[in-house]
Amino acid sequence: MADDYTPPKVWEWKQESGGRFASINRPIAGPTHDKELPVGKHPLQLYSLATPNGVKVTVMLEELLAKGHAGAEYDAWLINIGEGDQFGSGFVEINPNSKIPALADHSMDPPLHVFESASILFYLAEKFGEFLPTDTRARTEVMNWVMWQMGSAPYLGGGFGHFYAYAPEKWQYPIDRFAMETKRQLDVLNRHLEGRDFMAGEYSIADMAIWPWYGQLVLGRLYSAAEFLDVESYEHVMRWAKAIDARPAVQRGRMVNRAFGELHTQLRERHDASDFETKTQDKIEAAEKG
Ligand SMILES: N[C@@H](CCC(=O)N[C@@H](CS)C(=O)NCC(=O)O)C(=O)O
Repeated sequence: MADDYTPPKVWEWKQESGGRFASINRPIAGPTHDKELPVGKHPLQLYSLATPNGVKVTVMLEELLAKGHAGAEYDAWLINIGEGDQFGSGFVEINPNSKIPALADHSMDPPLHVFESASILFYLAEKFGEFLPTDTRARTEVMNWVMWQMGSAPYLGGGFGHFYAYAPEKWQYPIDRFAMETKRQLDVLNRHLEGRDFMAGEYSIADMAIWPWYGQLVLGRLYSAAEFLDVESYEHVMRWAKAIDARPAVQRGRMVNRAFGELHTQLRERHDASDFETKTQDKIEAAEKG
């Protein structure tokens, strides 16, 4: 790689750079097309996709509902990032950064816009008084780990995942660099989780932020990289990941806004708790076929 590329004086965008996300990545912000977002019947309107960042929020909403907070009922609309939905004008109005997840709370006038997955988790935790302690020490410990996740996961997703799974060729330098960092992060978690059930005291938004990335990584669901990263060696992360994976709200949260994987696990839009029984993609397609 180093032999055949010399950076030019001024960088220019080359759309043919290749790789799985070449068609959606671009160096400018702002909308590419006019498109209003749909609004459903609940105050909380979520615009998302079941990537790890999206799953954080749907797990939180399902956990709140499981605790009996009827006010956490929500409409979840699919934003297909592979088709550029994140660059529609309505979405950009909520999140000028054009990334899922984005939330609008219509219980306020005008509706409150919330973007960045951790900001959404924090907002919902405060709104419903759940999964974030009020005591200063306990709350700070939770927020330390939420912030750790937000700072660390781009090395896992944008770094390791991109170069190991999505780049058009396998280049050793970036794969070595980001595999090393990812394993260091797994070791941070493993040492911390030894003797602990959850990241910070009780189950909290710290677990909800970290599990969709590092939990699903050790469970073999990200980048087909479980063997490469020797995830079995992080025994405390594995135990924690399995315990969270078994929670019914987590299982439901993983299905919402999912437009990939087996059809019975996909609930592309969610507007009602009964949708898990009646609106999964296998059922929708069976009904369409008659
Ligand atoms: N820091 C953001 C990251 C969000 C993010 O990277 N979302 C990705 C999917 S996981 C996305 O929308 N990508 C679309 C794009 O890059 O155009 C958060 O935590 O909400």
